[in-house]
Amino acid sequence: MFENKDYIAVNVFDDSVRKRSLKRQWNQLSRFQKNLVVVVVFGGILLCGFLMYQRQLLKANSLDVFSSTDEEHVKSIKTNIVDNDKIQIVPFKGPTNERQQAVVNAMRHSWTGYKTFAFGHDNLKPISQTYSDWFNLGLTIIDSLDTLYIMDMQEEYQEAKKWVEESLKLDVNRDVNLFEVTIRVLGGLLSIYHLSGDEIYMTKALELGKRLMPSFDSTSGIPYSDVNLFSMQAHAPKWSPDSSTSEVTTIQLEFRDLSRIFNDPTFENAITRVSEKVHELPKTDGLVPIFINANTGSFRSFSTISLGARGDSYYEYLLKQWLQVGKIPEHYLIEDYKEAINGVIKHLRRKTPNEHHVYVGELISGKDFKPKMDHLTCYLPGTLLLGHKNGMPQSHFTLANELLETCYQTYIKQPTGLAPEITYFNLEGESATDIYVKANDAHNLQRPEFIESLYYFYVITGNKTYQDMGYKIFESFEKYTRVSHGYTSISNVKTPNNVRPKDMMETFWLGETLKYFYLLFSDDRNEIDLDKFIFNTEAHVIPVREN
Ligand code: DMJ
Repeated sequence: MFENKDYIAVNVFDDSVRKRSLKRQWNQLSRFQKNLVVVVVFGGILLCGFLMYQRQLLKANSLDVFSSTDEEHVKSIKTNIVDNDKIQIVPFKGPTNERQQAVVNAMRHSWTGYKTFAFGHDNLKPISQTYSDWFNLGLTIIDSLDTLYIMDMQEEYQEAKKWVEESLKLDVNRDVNLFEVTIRVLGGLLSIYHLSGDEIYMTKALELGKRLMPSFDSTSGIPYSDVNLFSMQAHAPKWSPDSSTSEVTTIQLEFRDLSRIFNDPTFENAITRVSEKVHELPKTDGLVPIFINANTGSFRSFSTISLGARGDSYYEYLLKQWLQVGKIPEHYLIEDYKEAINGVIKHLRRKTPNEHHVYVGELISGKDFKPKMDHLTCYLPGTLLLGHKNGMPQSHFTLANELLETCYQTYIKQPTGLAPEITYFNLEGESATDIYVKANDAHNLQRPEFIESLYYFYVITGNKTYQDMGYKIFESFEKYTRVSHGYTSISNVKTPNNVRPKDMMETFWLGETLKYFYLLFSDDRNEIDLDKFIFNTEAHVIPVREN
């Protein structure tokens, strides 16, 4: 047994004994072993010195991104913008009816859970009452800013604004996804800047834009998907040499707006080059493969064609960019858009055999039709209607109405009244029902796309049926996704008794879904004027500009 006195005995070894034993050990080493130890020790010291030097360099680089000259520039430009650019500071009056009030309550419940358990982090995990981080940028706060402002939730808006002023650090030493940060953070900052006129947001937007710019340093100009905001080094995703087509083509509204605010063409030049490159690539009647290589600037051969994941917002931004720059007739963006929608009608549009639901499927390897539609595709009816309002052909209007109805069916056919992530359709009598869901696809992430489409349909047509459809879905979200400390995505829309909460509140629930619900239920269809503003793909507003 080890007793106290033994311990004391061990400790009475004095320093000199220890030193002598070290010396003895050293002397017992061969010449080779001694040399090896010396090399390892000195090598280690040199390596540490080098790493510290590198870090200093990166830090200096990082600080240079936003110089005091820029701050002066921001100040001087602010006056010009208010005077010359007619960017509006939009007043919002808060909810005017019970449905809007119900959405505000949902937003408050989401915000309170986030504030209590996850403030400053990217996402709330409402069931375990903790948080998760993706990019370390306080994503929920930034995605929520304009929603809080539009809903006139002043107290919560001020909490969010204070965090941006005091705690938002954009030089995070982490690889972030160019697309996600552009649509959520850059888009969020630009939107709240345009709505509130508050200078702090455009200062932050400029810094972020600069930190994202190294993404474009590829041989082709097609951006790398990932960039480190601190070291400002960019690279392709770790899992593949390719970027997603929708990602590299869904950053243009935001970077162009940044250029227009600061009268600095650098950002717009970079994203225009991307659009022009993609315009020149061979396509299938306007339809694009979902992967593109940043080094070669070419699409990956035999990749899938889809209006869902990795393809969706390429088509959305063709139309919206054209609207942003003032609807120039015969511009390549709108010509590509028209050709693509014709391509959708020709290759991807199908009708189920019994109930005649029209849907948009996919071409696997660019050729084999698959009767599968992501919920993400349900943005398309709204975009088609927006295009039709701006002069696109009647065939777009017809497809918009057909798809809106099918997307609605993907909700109401489920016992929870909530749509799954992916729906399959009956192709010539292969399945018992015309619409069905596979076990792995039955989750619902509280995505916005269908509510977004309902919003466009209501605002453009004035038909209140779309509000009723939306309210039915809102009630289902209340019933199946509201938990004590927020809202959560769920794993199964087919089992109302056990939807298996996923313990995750996505930022787009606050940034998009609740915002579109609120605007859908508005008595004032012009709460956001669609002739003056465009929603980016994350529901952040960007002003229309004269070219
Ligand atoms: C959001 O980040 C954006 O709407 C994006 O375009 C698609 N995915 C999510 C919402 O579903």
